[in-house]
Amino acid sequence: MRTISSPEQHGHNPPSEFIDGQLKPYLETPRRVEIIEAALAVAEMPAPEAPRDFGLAPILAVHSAEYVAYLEHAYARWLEAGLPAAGVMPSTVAVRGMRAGSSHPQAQAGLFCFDLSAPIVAGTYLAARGSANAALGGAALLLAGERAAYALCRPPGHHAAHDLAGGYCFLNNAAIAAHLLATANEEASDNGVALELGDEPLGGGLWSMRPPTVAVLDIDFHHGNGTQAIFYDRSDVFFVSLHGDPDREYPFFLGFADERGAGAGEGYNLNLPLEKGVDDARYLAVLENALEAITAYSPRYLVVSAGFDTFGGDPLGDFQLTTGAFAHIGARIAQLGLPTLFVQEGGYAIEALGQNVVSLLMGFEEG
Ligand code: SP5
Ligand code: ZN
Repeated sequence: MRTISSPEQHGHNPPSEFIDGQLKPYLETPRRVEIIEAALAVAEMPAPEAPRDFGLAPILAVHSAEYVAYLEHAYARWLEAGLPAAGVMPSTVAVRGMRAGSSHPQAQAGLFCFDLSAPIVAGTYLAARGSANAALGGAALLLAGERAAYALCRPPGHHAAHDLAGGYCFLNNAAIAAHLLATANEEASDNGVALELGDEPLGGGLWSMRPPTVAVLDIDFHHGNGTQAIFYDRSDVFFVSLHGDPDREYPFFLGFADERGAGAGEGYNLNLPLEKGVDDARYLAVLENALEAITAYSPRYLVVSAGFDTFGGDPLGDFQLTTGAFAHIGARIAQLGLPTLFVQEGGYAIEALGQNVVSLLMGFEEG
């Protein structure tokens, strides 16, 4: 399996975040990438390739132009206003009836951010662009006929919504890749280029008239609120997530079982919130329900938001998965028989993170 990662991603390295009301050293560190790369090397998997720059268009298909411009300029404006170099973080947030009129850097932070775990520093914007490019590079490999790819994305993406950062996420890498895959035909005909789509069971020219569909399977411990929100009213992307019940866990305000999609997207969102202490057997049993729903949807592509904070030793999760469970998860995902893009999300048990990633990817390859 080819792997992709952008060297720009290292430039995002904020000193701290608020966790449970306390200022703590930032958990989502550049070291995570080093650990994963080292484990890939030990497992004799291909070293990550740098992606090409896909430009802003695939990002603006998912995020607002105002938000992306904010991410680009926020840190410089923050410094110009004499605010601390540690990073852009809101102190006052725009909730419910409040107005969005002020362009002050503090007001902008409170408008485009939903928590205190996504500080913007000097390298954040380029790192987020590099991370999105890695996911897009992986999607491009699937479009070129690869069976699977792993995008080692950092910062992660699944909490980032149309115009909101949070939970270490700025650009929603999985959503950007999923949208590209779901609109690949359109893009191809826009460019007047015939895209090789590989075997098509329906045969004939039928396929080229039907846009492909994509399932996003989110296995991070936390609900992928951003991905869900981005695709909530769409039927061409089916979002399925297993996660700690938001009744007790971050992100608290989305991820409940009764969120099933809206409008044209009704029925195309599936949340499987889980209790504390979930072990391998319990997780794998619920995963079967997710995979069954994906099989019934019969997508053309699969994007996996691959978080590893379900691991027993993770400081942010309360599940008890072992390293071995990730191999079973990978193998079961492989049995769907779909072109599959793995997109790195969370995972903070740093000493086990590399092994857990390898376990998932090797499980897939051997499945
Ligand atoms: C991508 C990703 O995994 N982001 C997660 C951000 C979570 N931030 C909130 C952390 C709340 C910590 N509470 C600890 C409770 C332990 N059960
Ligand atoms: Zn997570």
